Amino acid sequence: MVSFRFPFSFSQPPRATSFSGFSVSAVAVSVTVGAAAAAGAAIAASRNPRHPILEWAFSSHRSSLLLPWGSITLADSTSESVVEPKTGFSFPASIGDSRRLLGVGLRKKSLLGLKNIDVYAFGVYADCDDVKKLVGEKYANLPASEIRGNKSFLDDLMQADIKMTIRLQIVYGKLSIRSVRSAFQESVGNRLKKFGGLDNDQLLLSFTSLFKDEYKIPRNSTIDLTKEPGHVLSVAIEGDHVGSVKSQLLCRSILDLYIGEEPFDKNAKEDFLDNVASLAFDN
Ligand code: DAO
Ligand code: DAO
Repeated sequence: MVSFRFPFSFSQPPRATSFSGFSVSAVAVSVTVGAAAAAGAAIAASRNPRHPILEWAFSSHRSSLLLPWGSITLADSTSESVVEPKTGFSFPASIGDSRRLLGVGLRKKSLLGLKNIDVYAFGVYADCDDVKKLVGEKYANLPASEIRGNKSFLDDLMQADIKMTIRLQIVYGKLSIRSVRSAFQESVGNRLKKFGGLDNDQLLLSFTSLFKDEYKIPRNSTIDLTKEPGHVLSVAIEGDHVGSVKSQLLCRSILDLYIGEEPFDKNAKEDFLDNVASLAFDN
């Protein structure tokens, strides 16, 4: 396991005391007279984990800082969780030994075009050792600034054999397994078509048949969609394994919902890109 001491940033609105994210907007909004230069430095620092301010901050593994323009809390390995701001659901900063939280967001769904419901909050985790390995093998010559928006890097993250987890926390209290199945057929079905062509009904069915009618997923339930080594997608509800399907196409299609071209939550994807780029260059 590698050491893990740089900050991750999460775009969250300023909150009193309870959030653990580092936000450019939070810093910018709370600037007071005379602190503009320092705020500029902080904004630069948030994009550059090697900045002296943050070097100082992390030399002692602090998870919270008192800076001239206010207090911010940073999500490093010592802080425990990051809050998804619209729902207040919180996600642990890491799962297992090396899977780190890189983005949080919200999945909404429009009902009959009439109203939008908040379906679940989600956290995107990736294995830091696997990400570094990919960078070492293919992107070692690219500077950090170029890896951030590099399309082939993002494609590789979704297609290479990298352990990742999407953790869902159910917000909408009236989800039936039937509606999960049909939403899934639509969202994931579209991606399977996009990446794999037309004939994917069997694959879709092999996954949706894991969702048994008797399962209950009330508000606050946690579902983990984990990509295990060898492109095996495994599902756990409240930590209980309910099944796995081995398919690179299915894994890619699921990840595409969260970090692909048309993600459920754009902020979550932006945070993911910032954080995975920092992760790539942390030693
Ligand atoms: O018809 O009651 C309803 C609303 C259903 C909305 C379903 C959205 C399901 C999204 C997938 C959830 C995966 C856990
Ligand atoms: O939000 O459209 C979507 C797709 C989300 C993937 C949901 C997978 C849910 C698997 C677990 C269901 C267990 C009953």
